[in-house]
Amino acid sequence: MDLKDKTVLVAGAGKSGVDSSKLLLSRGARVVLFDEKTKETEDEVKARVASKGELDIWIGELKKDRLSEIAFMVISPGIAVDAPFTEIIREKNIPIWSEIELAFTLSESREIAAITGTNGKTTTTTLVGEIMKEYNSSTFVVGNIGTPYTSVANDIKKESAVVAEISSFQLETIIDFKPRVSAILNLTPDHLDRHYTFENYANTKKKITMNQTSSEVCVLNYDDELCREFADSIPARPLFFSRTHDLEEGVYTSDGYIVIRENGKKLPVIKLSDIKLLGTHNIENYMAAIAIAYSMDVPIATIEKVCKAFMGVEHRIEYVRTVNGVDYYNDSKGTNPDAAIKAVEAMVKPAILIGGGYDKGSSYDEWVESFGKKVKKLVLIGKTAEKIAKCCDEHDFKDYVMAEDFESAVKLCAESAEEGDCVLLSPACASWDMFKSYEERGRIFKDLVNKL
Ligand code: UMA
Repeated sequence: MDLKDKTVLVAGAGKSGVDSSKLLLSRGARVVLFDEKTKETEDEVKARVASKGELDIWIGELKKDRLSEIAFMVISPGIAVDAPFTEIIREKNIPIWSEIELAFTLSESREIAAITGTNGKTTTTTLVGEIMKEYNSSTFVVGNIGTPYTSVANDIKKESAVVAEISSFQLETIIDFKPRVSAILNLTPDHLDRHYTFENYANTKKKITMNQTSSEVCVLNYDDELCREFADSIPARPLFFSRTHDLEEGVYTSDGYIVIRENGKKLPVIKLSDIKLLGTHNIENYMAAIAIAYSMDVPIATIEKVCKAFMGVEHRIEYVRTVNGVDYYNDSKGTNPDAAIKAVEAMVKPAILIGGGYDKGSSYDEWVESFGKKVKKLVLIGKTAEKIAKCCDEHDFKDYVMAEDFESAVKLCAESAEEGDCVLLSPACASWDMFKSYEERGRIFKDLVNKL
């Protein structure tokens, strides 16, 4: 694509917008980087882009009289596709591209594994990334995981492999994005403040496979009813994984192993007892990663070697430290009730749980119901504290307290925990009311635990 003499509007000056701008400038485009909400000055934003070429920064409002020069707009995932300013863009018939669409268009490799789903994306993407790196030294792990796809688009060569964690936000505005192997790990309600209904959200996730053909693969969770149904209406060849069914074709567990069955042949990949991560949901993540890597032509011996060595991901039921006989776990990536339920289920000791945060419109009933005998006490933080407290009352769970701030939440946990207990940060909410990101929340938690 020739971008010389084209002006591209980039919306959002976070990671995605800055790296999109850099990429576009490197290809000779003129860039207008627009951010409605940043508190930075134009010079500060410019300094973060720090690239040669024609770059304009617009902060606050669109310059409507300049829109006729815009060829297309690249939208950051954090900006809703129905944000009021996007109406003006649509009225002017300016095409809207996702940041991953831009990276896909401007990078050479089509050896792309793209992973979406409500939960398990980061662990699965990391594991697939590790496997692919062992197989192909030119592997790039990108996307929602924290490294924008655009940030490495210029380094990706034809023979490179790309392993991308893809969120629903990034899929809303794809056009031609086409992975060789896609995966939808599971679907439960999330981000309803943005997608309004579960149906919209699920259909957005399904877009990951919309440009695939029967020559490409879509890995689907057989145990998730909606994912299973997707198999009938997607253009790609479905490949199932299942923790609860023996499949005629696909990846499942048999005689203590994860196996691949293909053309009637059963190929053992890894012993379940060799998996180091806690929780049955991680068996699913392994099965999905195995199905994806196998579909990317990685030999089973390589898959097995990496799966055996894999230690998991930061902020995902991450063991931090044991203090006075109490184990501390950081599950800051538990940003919705479903993910947080998985963490509670994975705990083998009585738990003091830290929950609450930014309100994404989730319902907390099932999460509170999952506490059973496992959660001894719930320490509440953030914007959703009252809403969750009300939910606890409705479910007759009485052992909750409100913490004034994050530091006192950790202190409260340390004071309440007895030897043989565990403390788990798994908030079931996003972090954005108190922190910049779930990563920041997780790191601050670990700092506080390390100071105990
Ligand atoms: N902004 C506007 N108008 C708006 C909203 C935001 O101008 O209406 C501006 C803000 O002022 C800010 C910028 O947009 O300057 C932020 O853009 P962004 O939120 O897209 O942030 P990035 O730094 O580009 O991070 C994004 C993803 N963020 C979101 O989807 C919210 C990161 O996922 C991702 O790692 C990164 O791109 C690289 O691909 C984070 C996330 O929370 C981890 N994802 C959600 C999740 O996992 O649940 C989907």
